Amino acid sequence: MKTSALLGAGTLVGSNGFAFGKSGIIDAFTASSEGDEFILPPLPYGYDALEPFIDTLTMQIHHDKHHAAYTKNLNAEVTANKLQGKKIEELLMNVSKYSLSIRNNGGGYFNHAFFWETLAPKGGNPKGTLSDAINKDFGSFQNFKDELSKKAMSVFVSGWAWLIFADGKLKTITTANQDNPIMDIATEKGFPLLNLDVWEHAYYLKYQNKRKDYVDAIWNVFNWTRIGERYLKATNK
Ligand code: MN3
Repeated sequence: MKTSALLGAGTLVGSNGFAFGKSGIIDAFTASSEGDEFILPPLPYGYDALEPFIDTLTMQIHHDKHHAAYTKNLNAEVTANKLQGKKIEELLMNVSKYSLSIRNNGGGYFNHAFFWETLAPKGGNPKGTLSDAINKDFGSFQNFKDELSKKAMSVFVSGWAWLIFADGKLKTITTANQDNPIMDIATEKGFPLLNLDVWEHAYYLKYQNKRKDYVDAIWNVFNWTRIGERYLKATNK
């Protein structure tokens, strides 16, 4: 079954019909530009900007080592398989056609670029239509917070919790390893709005085995402006 397609003037359409638009989801760094290499997007803020909730050393290692490694390994695999010139979303929406390395490293590349933009020093609260949708689909912001936190705690070993827009409403889901909801192999697909990295490398230096403390703390630094913009894109408003 054909689950995704490139339509119109380069508009990316996901597996349940939602359009990502020409620019993709992670606006600034979506294309394999720069000589057909995916580039490691710089953090949109300083390494220490999310203190005290996420510590400086964790951000340095997470971005400069982990995300850099996914980027390097993705580029090597893209070159080896002559896949240059495709957007990262395009690779992931058709990931069943490619190697496990594209799934793991392409997923890692996308998920982290998306994660840095999901966070911001002054997170604030959901606003406008997104706030209304959260209240409608979860009952209240607190219910949503409890549900997503519970999902984040339920991820076994390594993976992600997500807020997605699918089938006309908001949903929380989890994915294992570096999988994500735009992949054609995903059991729950949708337009990603927010992601939460629960790999130990995201929190171990500061929180050790206390994932719960990390999950509680990260609510202080979600970038609700950015997440709200993604919601408008997902709903084409
Ligand atoms: Mn990570």
